[in-house]
Amino acid sequence: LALAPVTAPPATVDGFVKEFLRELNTGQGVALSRSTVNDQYLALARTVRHYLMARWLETTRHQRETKEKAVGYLSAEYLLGRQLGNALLATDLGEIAEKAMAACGLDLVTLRAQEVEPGLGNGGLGRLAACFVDSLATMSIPCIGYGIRYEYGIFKQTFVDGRQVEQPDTWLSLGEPWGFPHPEAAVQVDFGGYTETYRDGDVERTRWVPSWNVLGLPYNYMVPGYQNGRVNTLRLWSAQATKAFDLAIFNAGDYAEAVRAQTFAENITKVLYPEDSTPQGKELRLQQQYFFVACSIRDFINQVMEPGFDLHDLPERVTFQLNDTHPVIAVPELMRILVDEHKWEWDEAWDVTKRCFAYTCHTLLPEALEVWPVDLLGRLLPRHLEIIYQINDAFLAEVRERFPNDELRARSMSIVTDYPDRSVRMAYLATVAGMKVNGVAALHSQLLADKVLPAFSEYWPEKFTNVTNGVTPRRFLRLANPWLSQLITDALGVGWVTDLDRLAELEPYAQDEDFRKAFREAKQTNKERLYALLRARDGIELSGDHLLDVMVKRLHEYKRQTLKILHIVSLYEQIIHERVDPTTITPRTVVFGAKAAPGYRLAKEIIYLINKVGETVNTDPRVAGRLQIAFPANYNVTLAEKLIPAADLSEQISLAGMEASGTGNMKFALNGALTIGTDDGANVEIRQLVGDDNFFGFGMTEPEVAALGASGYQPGSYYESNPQLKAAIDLIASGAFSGGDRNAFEPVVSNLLYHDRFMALADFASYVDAQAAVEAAYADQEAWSKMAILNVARTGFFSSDRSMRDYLSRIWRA
Ligand code: 26W
Repeated sequence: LALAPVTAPPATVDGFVKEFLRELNTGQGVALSRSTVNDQYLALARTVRHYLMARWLETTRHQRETKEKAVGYLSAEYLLGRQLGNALLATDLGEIAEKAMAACGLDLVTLRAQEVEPGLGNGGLGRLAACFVDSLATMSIPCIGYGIRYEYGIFKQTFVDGRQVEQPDTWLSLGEPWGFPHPEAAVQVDFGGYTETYRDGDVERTRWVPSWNVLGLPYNYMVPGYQNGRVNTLRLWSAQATKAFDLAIFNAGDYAEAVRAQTFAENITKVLYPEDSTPQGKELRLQQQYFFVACSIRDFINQVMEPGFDLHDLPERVTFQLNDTHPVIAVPELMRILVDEHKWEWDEAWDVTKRCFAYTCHTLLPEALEVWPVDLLGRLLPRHLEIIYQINDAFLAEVRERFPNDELRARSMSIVTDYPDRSVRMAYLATVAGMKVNGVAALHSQLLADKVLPAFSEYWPEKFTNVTNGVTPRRFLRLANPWLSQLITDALGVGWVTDLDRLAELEPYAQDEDFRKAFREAKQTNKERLYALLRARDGIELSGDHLLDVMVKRLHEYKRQTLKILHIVSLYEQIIHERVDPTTITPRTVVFGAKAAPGYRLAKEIIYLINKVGETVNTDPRVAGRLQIAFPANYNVTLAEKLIPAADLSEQISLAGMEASGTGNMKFALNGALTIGTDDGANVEIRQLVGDDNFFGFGMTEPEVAALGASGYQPGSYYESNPQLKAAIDLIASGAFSGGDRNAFEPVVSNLLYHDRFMALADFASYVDAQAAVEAAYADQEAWSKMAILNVARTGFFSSDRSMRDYLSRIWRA
């Protein structure tokens, strides 16, 4: 009996109720009549967990037995979103749970709303990691996601007088039912100290003598596949002090000092760095990176290291996918394990290491490429620095051999650079070590090879590849948009949820009047759901029948929220100065959602501007019923799930060549919003797939941007020569949105006029034209619905299931 496998409780309303009450009574220790919503949520989450447990244990057992090659996804961020709804979908228990809760006098929707989402990521990169592990589980592909269990995730954004104020994200404070701590699998991680050489028989070897260490405590999270009996694992590491009390200090009477050491260790996983593009070069961040990577590599090796396993076969058991450069310190770490601990020859170790890693780059912004000062690395990880030097020396020797007398080339490819300070270029290290390097959209991969790593793509053309990003249709269509999902299922059956190419079969429905009507009704239902949420969540009142125009993403100059605000101000300016008749413009509601990195001054000023424009516009009777602006605070995955299905228009307006891919763009298109967008990132592919007629493209192309930059861009000339643009900027500068204060927006205005690094002014005229085309198109609701349905039908390509197939064929099985 003790060996009997865990079985899931009966999937019936009665079975569910019984399980739930047991969790409430014996797990939470409360009676239903005395329980709080939080008690009920926790008990419900644990109940759903029970239904997944047998699948999880079976997946793990199967993996140990078959020893199938796995993906080790290394990511410092996972922006998971709420877990409960996804777990209910994966187990197909949604209806049963709803009825079971009702039988207990409870409302499932209320309990679901109690969950605090784990915000363990900043934006696109972290959400992508979450979509990828979902797809791998759904496709029954072995994967362990490795990452960090931050005690505080991405900060909670609030607005005080229109300005962003950050609050800590206390996601653990009410209890977190999804993580399983595994203290027995804790891993020690060393830091600091020095290296020394010693004689080992007749060879001289190096060893690292570290000066301090911490313990990595793993928490396992279930990653359920969609109704397929599979549950993969996400393993997130939490830092703990190695010894709770240093007894020597404790006995000497310095209790406070003994506890301090513990606090110091636990700082490592205390908080997610909220920078989304400019690395701060902080020591604690490097500690985080090495901490989670050292735990993960050690953990994976421990798992495969059974009697008879030869470490030389590691590349047959795993590919570690490096999610940007954040985990790249894993490369010298594996080398250190093989050379120092297992006493392998350097070349032997390098051969295995090279075949274990692949690197994904997620940016093109030069300032976003991570670089670690050599002195910092040497202080924290002296042995790793030596190994990086040795990798670099060997690599440069190879380059010099292939290109003799080309010292300039060798220097341009050096992993270690002397300018501006002696430091290690992590993207170069990843490129040298990885068997493959990929960008995240076709255009991005091209620019990555041609502009960021040209010498490397010339040296190893076959190493460079593209995998266009994708999003999980489970969370972002099936769960987030039940009404559209039902429509699609009525037309096609449920198969589309795991085979998104089948959306193509919707194409003929664009011509079907009844379908279009039902499609519009679904959109309207989504809008009403959103407006009810915003009313309750933010006290925002929106009227229902407007074109809903949405721009949600991190606040960054390159994404050009300022271009959007200039368009709004321009509309407003034309109405109040009676240049246009307000009754001729399409009523429009603009929604923004964006967090700014706390240290990113200009981004915060842009938030202030948006809020102040909103205040003025929303209270001006001259535009009432025509134009309104909403900026709900704290945009996150949970809000995205409500906002995206409601949108009519998706704003994807970055300067061409700057947005690596974007993934919000895909979510909007799949939910039947039309895109107004530049030729940037995955917009290019969206436009190709949906067709020019179903996409509002505008702005310069990347080569045009490069040419304009090279010719010396002067934003002032656009201001001077375009009266509409001038009027909009002048209105902002006049104090019209700041109670007459002409200085309120000086940082934003002068940046636009004198710098405008991302050329918002150059694209303004074209943007305004595209917005006029949007208005014209929206006026014909039948035609608009056709276009929107075609967007859904033609964007099945953007399922992250397809991305996973591409990673498999181009990288993991290559
Ligand atoms: C601390 C420095 C730092 C932090 C995060 C530099 C760079 C990053 C990320 C790479 C930024 C990021 O999230 N990039 C986004 O990745 C998405 C997934 O591939 C893309 O869709 C977005 O275009 C890209 O901006």
